[in-house]
Amino acid sequence: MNMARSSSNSSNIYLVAVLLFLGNALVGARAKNVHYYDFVLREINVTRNCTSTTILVVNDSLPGPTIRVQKGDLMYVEVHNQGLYGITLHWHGVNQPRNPWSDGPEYITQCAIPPGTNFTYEVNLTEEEGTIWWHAHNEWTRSTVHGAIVILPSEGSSFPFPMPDGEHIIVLGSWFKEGTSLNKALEMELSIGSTNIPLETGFMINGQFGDFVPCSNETTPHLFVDYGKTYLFRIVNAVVGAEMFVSIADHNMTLVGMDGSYTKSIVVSYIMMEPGQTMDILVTANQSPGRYYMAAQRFSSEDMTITDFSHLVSTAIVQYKGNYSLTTPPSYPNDTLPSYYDYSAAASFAQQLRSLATKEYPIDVPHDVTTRMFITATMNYVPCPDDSCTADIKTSATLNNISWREPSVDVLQAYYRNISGVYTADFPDFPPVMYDFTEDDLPSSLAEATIGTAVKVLNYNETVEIVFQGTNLLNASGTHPMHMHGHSFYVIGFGLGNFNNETDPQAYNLVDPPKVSTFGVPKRGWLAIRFRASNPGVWYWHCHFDRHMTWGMSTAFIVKNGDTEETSMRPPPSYMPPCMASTHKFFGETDQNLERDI
Ligand SMILES: [Cu+2]
Repeated sequence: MNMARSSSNSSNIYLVAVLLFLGNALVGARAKNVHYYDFVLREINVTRNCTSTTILVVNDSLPGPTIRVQKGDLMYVEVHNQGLYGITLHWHGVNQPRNPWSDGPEYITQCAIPPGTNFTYEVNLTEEEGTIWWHAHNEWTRSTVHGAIVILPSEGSSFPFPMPDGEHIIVLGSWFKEGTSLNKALEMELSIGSTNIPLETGFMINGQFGDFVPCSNETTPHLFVDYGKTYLFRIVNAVVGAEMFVSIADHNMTLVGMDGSYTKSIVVSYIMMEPGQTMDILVTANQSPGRYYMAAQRFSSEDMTITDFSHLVSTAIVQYKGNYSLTTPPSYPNDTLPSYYDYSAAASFAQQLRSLATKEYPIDVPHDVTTRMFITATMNYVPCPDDSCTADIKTSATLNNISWREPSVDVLQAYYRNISGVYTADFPDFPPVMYDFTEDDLPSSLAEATIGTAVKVLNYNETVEIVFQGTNLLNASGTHPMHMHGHSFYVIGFGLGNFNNETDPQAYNLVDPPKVSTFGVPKRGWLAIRFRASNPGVWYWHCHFDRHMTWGMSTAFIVKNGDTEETSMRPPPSYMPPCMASTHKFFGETDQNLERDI
C-alpha cells in the first residue's frame, strides 16, 4: 500500500516513545511503539464501469492506505488537505481515551481541515485488537476516503486462534456516479427537502467492481492462496448506505473477531455486515485447486417495494496457486449468498455473535445500571421552514423525535470553552410519546419531528443501558446500524416488535455479549446495549447509513470528567482547525444564524 512515510521501527522514535510514556501507569514498564503517517488528500481521475470521474482519495489510492500496528501503539497521522473542500478524519472503533480532540466528526469534535492546510491526529490504541478502520467524517466524503487499520497482538502475545498462514484485507466500498460532486449533489437535494438524495450506483471490493460489471474484469481483485493453508480475511464494510452479504463459493468462513474485539468462533457460509462493521474471518483453502468467487451484494431491510438500489454484485477471485487448468470460470456462491431481501438470513447471522469472553480476553458488562435510556430511531418529517422546498415537508430522521442540527461550532469546543447557544444539554431519556411503535399505518402526525442540537450529559463512570426501538412510522421501517464514538458497547439483546421492559430483559445475554462499536437496530424491532461511560469527552453516536445521519438520526454524549487528571479529558492540542463558514458548504448555509436562534 501507498504509505508516504512510516518510521515506526526507528530507534530514535523508540527513544521518543520511552521518554513520552515513562511513568505512564497505563502501559506499565513497556514503551509503546510510535508510528507516524502522512495522509495526502487529493483528487484523482479514475475509470470504473466504463466511465471516468474525479474522486478524493488518500495517497492516490482507493481504498486508502492500510495502517498496520500493534495493540497499545500510538500513532500520529498528519493530514495534508490538498483537495478543494474541508475534510475531517475519524478512527472508527478506536476509543480515543480522554482525547476526543482527535476523534474527527465534523461539528462534534472539530471543524473541517481547510483546503491547503494540515492537521495531525493523535490516535492512542489501548483495548482494540483485530481489524478496525479509518474514514472521513464530514458529509459523505468517506465514500472514497477510507482504509483499514490492522491491530496485531502486542509483543509477546498472539492470536486466540492458530496463527494464520497469511492474510487478505478486503474493503467493501460504494461507488457514486457524482464523484467529487457527491456532497454538492447531496446538499442541493437536502436544501429543497427532496428524498431523492444520491444513491450508490454500485459496490466494490478493494476499489473494484469485479467480473460482472462492464469494463471491470481486467481489474478484478485476486486473493491468492496455497492449498491447505488458512488465511485471515480482514473485512471492512466501508459502504456508505447498505448492509452487505458476503460469501465465498464452496468455502466456509470462520468468524473470530469483530469491531476490534475477538469473538467466539462461528462457522458460517456467509456473513452480513452493517455499514461501519469490521470482521475477522478465517478461510482455509481446502477445496480443489481452482478459482472461487468471493461475492458481496446488498441486503435491504427496507420494504420489498423499494427496489431502486444497486443490485450489482461485486466480486473478487480466491485463486489457488499452482499448476492446474484455468479453463473453467470461477465457481460462484449460488447456494450460500443470500438474496437482497433475505431478512431471516441476516437475523440468523447476527444472533450467533458472541464475545470470546475467556480469562485471557475478559469482558466487563455492567450489571448495575445507573442510567437507562429508551430511544426511538425513526424516519420522520419536519415542516418546510420557507419556500425553498419542493413540498410542504422535508424528510428527516430522528432519535427520540429530535432531528440533529449541525451547529456552526463543534460541540466539543463549545463544551470545553463554555460557549453558550451551540447545543442544549437536554436530550431526553424517552421519546415524547409512547405508541405502538412497530404497527402498520401509524398516524403520520406522530412522525412530525423537532429539530435541535440536544446532547445527553453523563457523569464519569455511569453505567448506561440504552434500548433503541425501531419504528414503522411512515411505513418506512428498516435496520439502523447505530455507531458509538469513544466507547465500544455490549449487545445484550435484540428482537422483533416493541421492547417489553419486563420480559425482554430476562433474556439478556450478560455472559458473552458481543463487544462492538456498530450494531443494527432490527427492522421493526429493538436493540439493547450497555456500556460504562469511562471516557470523558464529547462522543457522537449516529446511524451509520449516511442518508439517515444526514437527515438527523444522531446526537452526542458528553461524558463529564472524573475527580482526577487521569479520569479527565485532556486539554486541546495547540492547533485545531478554525470553525469558519464555507470550508465545505456549497448551498444553504442554514446554520449561520444558529447562535442567534437559540
Ligand atoms: Cu438509520
